[in-house]
Amino acid sequence: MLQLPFTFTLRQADACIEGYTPIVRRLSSLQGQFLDQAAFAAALAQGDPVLYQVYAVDRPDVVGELSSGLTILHPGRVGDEYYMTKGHFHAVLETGEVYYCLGGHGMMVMETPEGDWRVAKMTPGVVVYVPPRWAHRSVNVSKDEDLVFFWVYPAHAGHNYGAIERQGFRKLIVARDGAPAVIDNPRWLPPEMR
Ligand code: M6P
Ligand code: ZN
Repeated sequence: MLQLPFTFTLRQADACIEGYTPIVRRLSSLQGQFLDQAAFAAALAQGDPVLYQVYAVDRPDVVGELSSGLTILHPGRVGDEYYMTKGHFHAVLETGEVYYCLGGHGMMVMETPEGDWRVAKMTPGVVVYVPPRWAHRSVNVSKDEDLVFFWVYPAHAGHNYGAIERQGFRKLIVARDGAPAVIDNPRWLPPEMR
């Protein structure tokens, strides 16, 4: 069936996509993901704040189609760790993703199944290219500003959260003397030791 061209409006000023309802991810959906479990439990006891919202303009799960959308990741911390997305590999591992930062100040944490890792700074105007095979997680390192970014990836890519949920990313982003620092994740094991 012929797919017809269409448009949608991304309203940068109030960080939304007109006509679309965002997926809402609350603190509770990151159970077990933050390093400081006590701080996580204490935060959850105070409430279940929204960490991020995802406006997804999804396309049919067909090779060649591109899904896109807008993510708004709020500022905040769990212990020393900054608010972050769950992070994922793509279910179709050999698919990449392009991120275009529209607002705020963040970092993209990336790693391959073999344990290669990179961290990229995200500030307005920066485009992060996530190659095929690289898991990716966005982190908001701002004190009080939303991290806002537009993204595009192959509609058939899917999300594989399992590997990340089991032990997290190799590197974590925490506040040290008020500034973001990249540290080793003590939970992370190299593939040969899992
Ligand atoms: C980006 C895209 C989405 C993803 C979202 C939230 O906006 O990659 O596909 O859903 O980040 O990240 P996660 O799915 O890891 O919670
Ligand atoms: Zn992705």
